[in-house]
Amino acid sequence: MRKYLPHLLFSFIIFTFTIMVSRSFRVGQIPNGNVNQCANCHVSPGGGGARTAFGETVRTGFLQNSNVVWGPDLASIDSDNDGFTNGEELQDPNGEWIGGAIGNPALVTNPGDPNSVPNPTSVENIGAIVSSYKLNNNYPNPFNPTTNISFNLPEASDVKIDVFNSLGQKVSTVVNKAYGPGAFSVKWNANDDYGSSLTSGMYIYRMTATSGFSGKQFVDSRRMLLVK
Ligand SMILES: [Ca+2]
Ligand SMILES: [Ca+2]
Repeated sequence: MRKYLPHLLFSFIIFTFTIMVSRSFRVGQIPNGNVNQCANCHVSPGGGGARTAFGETVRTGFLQNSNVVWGPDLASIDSDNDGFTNGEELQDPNGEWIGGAIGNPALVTNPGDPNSVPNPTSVENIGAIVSSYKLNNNYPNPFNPTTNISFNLPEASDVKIDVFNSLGQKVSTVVNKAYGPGAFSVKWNANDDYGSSLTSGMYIYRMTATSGFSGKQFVDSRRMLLVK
C-alpha cells in the first residue's frame, strides 16, 4: 500500500490543481465574474457541488468545450427569477462583454441568488407621447420581490418616488432625478435605502413630479402589497 501513496498524492494534487484552474478560468468567462466568484454558479461559495439557478442555465445551454458562452442570449435570461436578467445583475444588460472591465462592479449582484438583487432600480422610457401627469398602479400587485411602477410626464420634470410603510415611515427612495417628457417604468425590488429586503405588508408609493418649466407640482400616491 505504502508504495502507492506518492502516486495517490500526486494524482490528488493534479486533480485539485485542475479543478482550481478550471474554476478560476470560468469565473473570468462572465462579466464581473470575480465579484461573486464561484458563488455565481455554485451553492457552496467555495465552488463545486450543487449549482445555483444561473449555474444550471450555463451548464444546460451555454457551455462550449467547457467554456461559458456569454452573449445576448445568456444575458437576457433571468435565471434566478428575481426580476432582473443575468446581464442586468452582472452589469452587462445587452450581453456585449467580450473581456476586460464593464459596468460598475460595485453594483453587481448574483445572477444565481434571488435574494441578491440590484439596488437602486432601473428606469426605462417606454416611449409613448403623453398629455398629462399620471401615476399608474404597480404591476404585478401583490408582488414578491419586484414590481414595476410606471408614470407619465407631459413635460420635462424632476421626479421623486418614495415608498412608505403602513406606519407612514419612509423606507425607500425609488427614483429622484430629472426626466424628459414621456412614459416611464421603474423596477423596484422591495429593498430599503440600505439594501435590506423589506418584510411583507402594505406599502404606499408617492410620486412628486415638478415641472422643469412652470414649477407646477403633481403629487399622487398608491398602495401596493408585498407578499413573501
Ligand atoms: Ca436574476
Ligand atoms: Ca439575483
